[in-house]
Amino acid sequence: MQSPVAERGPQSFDRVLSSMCTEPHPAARRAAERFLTTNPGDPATYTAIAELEHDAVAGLATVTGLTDAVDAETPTALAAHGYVTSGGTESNLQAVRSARDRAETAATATHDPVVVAPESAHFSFHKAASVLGVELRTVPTDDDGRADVDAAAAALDDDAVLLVGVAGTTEYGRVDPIPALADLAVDAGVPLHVDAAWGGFHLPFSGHDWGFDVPGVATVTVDPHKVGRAAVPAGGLLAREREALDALAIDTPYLETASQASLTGTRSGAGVASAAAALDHLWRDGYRREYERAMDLANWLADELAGRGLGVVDPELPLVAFDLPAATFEAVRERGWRLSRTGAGEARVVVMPHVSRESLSAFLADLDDLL
Ligand code: 0PR
Repeated sequence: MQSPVAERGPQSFDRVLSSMCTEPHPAARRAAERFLTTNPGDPATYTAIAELEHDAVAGLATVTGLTDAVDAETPTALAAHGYVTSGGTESNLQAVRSARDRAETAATATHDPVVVAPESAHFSFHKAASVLGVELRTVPTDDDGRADVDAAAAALDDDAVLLVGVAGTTEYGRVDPIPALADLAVDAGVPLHVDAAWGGFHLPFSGHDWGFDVPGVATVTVDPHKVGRAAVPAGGLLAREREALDALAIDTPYLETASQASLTGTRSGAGVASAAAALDHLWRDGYRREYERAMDLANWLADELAGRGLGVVDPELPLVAFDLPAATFEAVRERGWRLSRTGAGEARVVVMPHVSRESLSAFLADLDDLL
């Protein structure tokens, strides 16, 4: 072995500008450590973490508007409407799987299930399509990077089992017109899945219509381990109808609980506990303050970049994509900045909780030096 683990530390977040991971909230970090050895996949044995998962799901239900959509339910009952996944990829895959399997039992069942999604959808939908044997039919986005509603309408045929909308795209932070997509989905008789893996903790404060408040939204992905400031891996999947979760349940004959809806068997209790702790500490004012801080910073950065003559995509959520000559991009990375590019080649800065005015000023100073 090259160097002992004890001599290595995780890398600092100082120069990380394109990641959707961040420094967990201190309470989330403590909770993760306390529950490291627990397995929420076996709730009858690990009862304390099972209870914390109920709290986390109830918290995520509030974030996504499900609490208002599902009448008079206690937090425990809400637990049947979701679970803490191991990230957005699992949530998206499970949403596709649930829709596929529920369509299979319908009178109008198709042998060639199709999922319709904007081309801006995260690559996890391509993984889901490959694993689940469904066709992913991607439709163009408009000039602003949002799902083209007419194109989505044209793509929905009798084989469609699910329509996907993205609320906070990975590349540009764009929010699709969720109410219009939901209308389409209702007309076509398919559920709408909203991928708010990254955007979900900003959207309650941004004025968008995106969650369960929108009729027709059937399932939502929202990840505590991104903007939610929980530890990795803590994703979230929520469903308006319990039946969407039931469709995922597999019998578990030798466990004390009868069935399991999660994709993985053993799961991270650290992720679950940290999600519950982060939600407990930050919902709602903490997340609102972070949205306002990050959005101000994104707008400031966009102005600074435009002031330097660079083409900037106007930020809708705290994510700034901007033109940067390829040679400068490489030189910036050589100075230690962890920056990535969109498919079209723009550099992207994701204003996560660890990204500060100081770090962005240092980044701009390096840019000035290089340009
Ligand atoms: N949906 C959306 C909208 C996403 O942005 C992502 C991940 C996912 C789903 C999948 O989530 P998981 O990665 O939790 O399964 N978006 C980031 C990306 O692909 C993930 C990421 C995070 C990448 C941290 C780099 C990084 O350092 O860019």
